[in-house]
Amino acid sequence: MNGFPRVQFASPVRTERTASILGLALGVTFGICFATGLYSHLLQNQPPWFTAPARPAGLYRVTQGIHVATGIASIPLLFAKLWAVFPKLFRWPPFDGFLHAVERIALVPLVGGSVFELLTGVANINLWYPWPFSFRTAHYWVAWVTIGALVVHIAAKWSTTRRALAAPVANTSASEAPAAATDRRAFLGTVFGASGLLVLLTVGQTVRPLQKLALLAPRRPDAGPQGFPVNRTAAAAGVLEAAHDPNYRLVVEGRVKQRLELSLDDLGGMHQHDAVLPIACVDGWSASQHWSGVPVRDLLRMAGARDDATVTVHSLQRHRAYRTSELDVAQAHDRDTLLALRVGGEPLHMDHGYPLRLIGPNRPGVLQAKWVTRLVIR
Ligand SMILES: Nc1nc2c(c(=O)[nH]1)N[C@H]1C(S)=C(S)[C@@H](COP(=O)(O)O)O[C@H]1N2
Ligand SMILES: [Mo]
Repeated sequence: MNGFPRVQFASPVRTERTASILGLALGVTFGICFATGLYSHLLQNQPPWFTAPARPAGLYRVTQGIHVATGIASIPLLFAKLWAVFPKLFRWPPFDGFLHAVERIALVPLVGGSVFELLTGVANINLWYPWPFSFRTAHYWVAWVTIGALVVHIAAKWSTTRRALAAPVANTSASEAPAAATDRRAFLGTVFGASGLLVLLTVGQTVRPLQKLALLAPRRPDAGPQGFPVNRTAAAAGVLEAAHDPNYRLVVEGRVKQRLELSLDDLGGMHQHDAVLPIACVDGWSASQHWSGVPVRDLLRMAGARDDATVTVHSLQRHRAYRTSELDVAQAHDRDTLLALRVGGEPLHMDHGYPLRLIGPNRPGVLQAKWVTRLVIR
């Protein structure tokens, strides 16, 4: 016997079937998480070939809720999967042949990427950024690396997995105690149970009927001024003074026949349109609110903008991210894309964007600019 503690690795739970079932589950959660993440990224960095649909208005709240939920569900699955295959990482010789070497090398980005994505994701929804890089950029690019490695892994494990899933008996040798199969089932039951429980205790941040259960969610969708959360306060954005300036004006300029400069009274005197729309934060919480204000398209018409005009919305905020937000043609002209003056029947709270905020259908929360002061038309 050499010094390697072999016996510690022995567990009836560590079978190909266990690993395959967990792998399959992770393939599903990662696949969904990747697709919804990609959609979110496209909305936030619209390439010319992609137009965000303005309807259904609550689509992003659903896709991003699913993104965060599948990410959270993956945490116990990933731990369990790593535990189940752990002894295999120390096999000797490390690989037999070229293809096997490729498969083994792909484990580095696969495991590293998976752990990175889940860790940064959880940190982000807790508004905790203990790293020097941009969360969004890193989370996005590492997702591609991870999914690439996952495709290699799935291709390599396809037949093993099918075999392991199709013939459970083949994995149960005659000498195996019946208790082993029970152990295995109990193990998987615990892992899937933990996954389900984590989702159940967080998803209430966006699914209203489960709100009371959202004990582990960093945000309660009903906690905050006027009954919903704030990500960046007016003080943190450094706009307290500018927002209270009696000379506040909304400026509409750029490619227009007539430049507009409107005071709060001017805006309040215009036709007010009502819409029920959610704030759907990328962090996975959402809160539906009753907004009221001036449709952007009314301002476009007033200023004599073109029918295919797009808009850049500018905030009073001077520093840091989310100061500006783009409206594509569909969203700029949607009847429910508003510069809201009121929410829930009251003037906006400072932290929700007083005096004026952008709110539109099917937009990530980060694009719903607060403290709006200027529209630049193109
Ligand atoms: N100017 C500005 N607008 C902003 C932000 C910001 O930091 N600055 N944060 C955005 C984010 S991330 C979200 S989720 C929503 C939150 O809106 P609320 O604070 O009214 O809930 O505002 C968005 N609008
Ligand atoms: Mo957000």
